[in-house]
Amino acid sequence: MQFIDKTSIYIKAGNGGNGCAAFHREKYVNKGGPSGGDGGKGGSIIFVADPQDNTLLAFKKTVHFRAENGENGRPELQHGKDGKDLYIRVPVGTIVRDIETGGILADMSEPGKEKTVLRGGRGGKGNARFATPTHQSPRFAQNGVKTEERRVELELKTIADVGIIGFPSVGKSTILSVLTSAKPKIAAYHFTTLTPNLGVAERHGHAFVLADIPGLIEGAAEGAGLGHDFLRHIERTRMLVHVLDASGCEMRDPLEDYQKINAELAGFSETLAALPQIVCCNKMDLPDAEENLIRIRKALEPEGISVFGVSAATVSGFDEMLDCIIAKLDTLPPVRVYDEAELEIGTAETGFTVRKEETGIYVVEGGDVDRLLDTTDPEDETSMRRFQQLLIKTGIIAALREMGAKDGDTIVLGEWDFEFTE
Ligand SMILES: Nc1nc2c(ncn2[C@@H]2O[C@H](COP(=O)(O)OP(=O)(O)OP(=O)(O)O)[C@@H](O)[C@H]2O)c(=O)[nH]1
Ligand SMILES: [Mg+2]
Repeated sequence: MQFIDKTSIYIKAGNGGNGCAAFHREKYVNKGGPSGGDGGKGGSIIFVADPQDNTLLAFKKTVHFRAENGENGRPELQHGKDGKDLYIRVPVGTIVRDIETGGILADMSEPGKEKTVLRGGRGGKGNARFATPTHQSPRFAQNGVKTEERRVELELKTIADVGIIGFPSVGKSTILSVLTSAKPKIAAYHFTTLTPNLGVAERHGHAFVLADIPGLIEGAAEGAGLGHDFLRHIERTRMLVHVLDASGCEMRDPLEDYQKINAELAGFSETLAALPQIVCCNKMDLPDAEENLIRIRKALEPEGISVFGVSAATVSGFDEMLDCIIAKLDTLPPVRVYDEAELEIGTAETGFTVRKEETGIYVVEGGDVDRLLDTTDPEDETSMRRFQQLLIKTGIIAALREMGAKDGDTIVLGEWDFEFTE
């Protein structure tokens, strides 16, 4: 199976349907009242954390996700239907990032979590809504809000209490299989594990999640071996079990292995380097292991690092290590969850920019400007009055004044230009 843990997709919420401008028609009734229905709201884009999923592979094939548009309003007060929301299922631990700003829009850290990342466009009001005692036959309706397509990055960061790290073939997957009911692939060659494996360990009523990742080698932080792709999976653990092959059966020195892996962690991120570690000396059933264990203890215990001798082959030595993990987890903060930024497509008060093009010409761009134009009918007096009020409310007029705009200057707003009047 191919494992994909980073990819990007395009998402778009549904447009709001346009309001309708129409008048009631009936036989023998000469001039009916305004009867244009409202446009429906566009569907939203909602991410869902699916515990059944563990790869982003599906997003390599499908990259465009569009929620349904709202229907336009129709005569005789028929409102347009709202567009259906689109649910995008992602593995638990997926982080959704705005590619433009780098901001995290959703951290799908809990199974079943739902997060609306893009809201559907508002439907436009039909002309029936604009009737007032003094203006009984408005001929305009409001357009729905058109939404923009956004590109977002999906990144899967496995969430577990404990990450198991170490060189290839030191026995990480075997240890996972001994401590949990997980059945990872185990073999005598390097890089047997190609994707993170998760399992739940239990002792005396305490349960915690262990993540076994592919073996690391020197240069991993720069991409050697299976590279840094897998280092990010252990960034979201609370502590690490650093597995060493105490027997040195592959002719490497376990203490050197320990230093090398730690250098890789530090080279990758501060988060990784700062994670608490305990050391698990595996393969104690083999010759030379005892001697190495004594040496490792002597080197690391004075630094305050707990060292355990175990054998995954004979399943021995694990109780003490499990007790230590449980006691440590008790004192550690929960797995890091990211703050989610709201993706706002221009807020009412801010987001627009005003710049002076040349003497007497000012250009207003960004923020809600497009939406303002979209929902305004220049042919209609009431609509234009609302437009003027919004220019004041959004602070555009104040900003223009501040830039020095005077009576008679030209203001360019999207495709429109008009004269500035105080
Ligand atoms: N003698 C002995 N062999 C072990 C022990 N633990 C694991 N092995 C063997 O070591 C080899 C590698 O084990 P794995 O669990 O696949 O190692 P790994 O660290 O997950 O390796 P990668 O996934 O390639 O990084 C296998 O042949 C295991 O049977 C042990 O305690 N004693
Ligand atoms: Mg493995």
